[in-house]
This record gives sequence, structure tokens and C-alpha cells, in this order.
Amino acid sequence: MTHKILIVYTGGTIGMVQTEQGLAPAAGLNERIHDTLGESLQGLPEFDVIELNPLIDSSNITPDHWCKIYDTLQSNWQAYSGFIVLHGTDTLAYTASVLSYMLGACDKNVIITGSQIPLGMSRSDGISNLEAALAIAGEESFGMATVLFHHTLMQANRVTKFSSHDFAAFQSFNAEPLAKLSIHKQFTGVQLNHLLTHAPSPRDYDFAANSVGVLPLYPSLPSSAYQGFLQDDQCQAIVLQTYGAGNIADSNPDLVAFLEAMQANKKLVINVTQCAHGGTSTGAYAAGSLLERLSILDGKDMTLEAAFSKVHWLLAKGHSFNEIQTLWSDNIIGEYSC
Ligand code: ASN
Repeated sequence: MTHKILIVYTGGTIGMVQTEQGLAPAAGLNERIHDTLGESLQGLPEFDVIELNPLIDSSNITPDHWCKIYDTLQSNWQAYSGFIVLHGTDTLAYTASVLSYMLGACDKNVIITGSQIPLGMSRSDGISNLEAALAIAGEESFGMATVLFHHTLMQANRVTKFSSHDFAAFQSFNAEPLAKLSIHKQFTGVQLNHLLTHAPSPRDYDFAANSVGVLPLYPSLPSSAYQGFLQDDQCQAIVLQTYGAGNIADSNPDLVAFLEAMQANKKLVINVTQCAHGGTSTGAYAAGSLLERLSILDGKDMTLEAAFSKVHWLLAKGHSFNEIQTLWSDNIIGEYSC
């Protein structure tokens, strides 16, 4: 094994260039990295760059891209001492979450980052994000995939994009960051504590496209917003974004009938709160107790992205409705607070 880092470039603003239609991903990132980072690369580990094909704006991400990223990491695992995934910020939290489950407690670092301004354009935050990722990617494994953005290292499955303008685009609302990367690296002391880290195995499963829906609740929700989930044979689960501590409009007969029918049709329903900070407290309010009666799965303080990816991944692994009812409460890789 070399002490090189492998950079997997998937697309996203960090590698975009200006076109007539606006910013778009472009090949040739290795050269742009060398042009932009120049001399400062001397203090950093050597690296190779693999560009995925096609390079995408991450708003076009699909489960096929997740597989392509995983397969690229897995097949290069033994040849590198650490990995950086360059990704668009729009759906980075979904990819980061799903990679956390796919990779599990991995014995090398996989650091996912990107930027708000492309490398090579003035004031690009891509420089500091990439430099910081290169500086730590080859260190002892943090025990799971991580996201590095704006001097902060966070658990991959706890982040949410919360700003479209700030350089600090991501927040980990319910889990302390793992480290602050200022002049010195300040590790927060949060222990991931995965003693049994391992190399990822070749993938033996595929994601079924369109298998998970998301239903945000809002006042006077029309039933047309959710009836389609029942009719759609591809849809096997939905993440229900509930109010506050996990409450639903239990006096809305259409919504209650829909949730009962989901249960009867063996389609999974997962309850996450719309609040970025906190989590569900199932049973605290009468308005939420229906969720317990219908064995709706508790998303606790998981992000939407982490809950969505978890059920997607469990379904991809071939688990049935009944198995997922049991497996759901396993804290697979620190996706919720115990
Ligand atoms: N639209 C871009 C993307 O997600 C946004 C970014 O990367 N900052 O690919």
C-alpha cells in the first residue's frame, strides 16, 4: 500500500466551471487542483484522482451513483491509505448517510466534502475543504465515513445541508462534531468506538429505485399528496416528517386511514420530526400515540437523510417488512443518539 490518498470526484460545485447555462461539472479536476492549490500541496500527502462518469450536479443523484461511489472505494481499498469523496452539497447528506451504512465501521477514512464556490474561482471554499481533507484522510480511521466542511469534521450520517449561501453549509444538529480543524486539530473527544473496523466487502446487493418516499405533514394536507404511495408497487416505505416531538394530525380521518392501509399493505412508515434539533418523543402526546398503535418506526433524532438511507439500504439488503420492523432499532453506525 502507498501512503497516497484517493480522491473520488463525483461532480458538484467544487469541480464545476462556468458554462453558458451556468455552473456545470467538468472533467480535468486533477489539473485544476494542482493549479489552484499549487505550493500548498507540498505539505500534504500525494493523491490520485478518479473521475466518475458521468460527473453530475448532485441534484441528479440516484441510487446507481451511490453504488458507483461505493464500488470505486471498495475496489481501491487496499491500494490507498485514505479516501476523499468530492460531492455536490445539495444531496451530500443523503450520499454520506448511505455510505455510512454501506461502509460500516471501516478501517480507513472516507471523508466526504465539496464546496459552495468552485475550485479555481476567487474565494473558493473548496481550497480549505480539500486541504483539510487531504491533511487528515490518511490518519487512523475515525471508524466510519465522515463529512468535512468549513473546518468541521462530522459523522456522515448526522449532517444536514442547512445553508445554501454560507460556507458553513452543513450542521450536525444532534451529534457533536468529531473535530474542529483550525490552526490545530481539536478532536472533541467523541468516541466512535468501533473496535471491529474492517475493509468493505464487494457489494452483493442493489438498491431498488423509487422504493422510499417522503411525506412532510403540514396543515390541511390534501389526501392526493399521499394516496399514490399505496398504489405504487415500487414504493415499499415512506419517511413521515411529523411535527415537533413526532406528532401527527390524528383527527384527520383520511390520513389515519392511509397510515392503517400502509400497515395492512406491509409498507413501512418511519417517523422523523421536522425539527432539525431534538428528535421524537413517541408517546409524549396523545396526538402522536396513534403512531405507536400502528407500529410506525421511530426515527428518534435521526436526520431525514439518515432515516431515508437506512430504510433504503435495509430494503436493498433484501430484508422483509417484518425483519425491518425488528432491525430498525439497531443503531447500525451511530445514526441516532442512544
Ligand atoms: N448544485 C450543486 C451540487 O449539489 C451545489 C454544490 O455543490 N454546492 O452539485
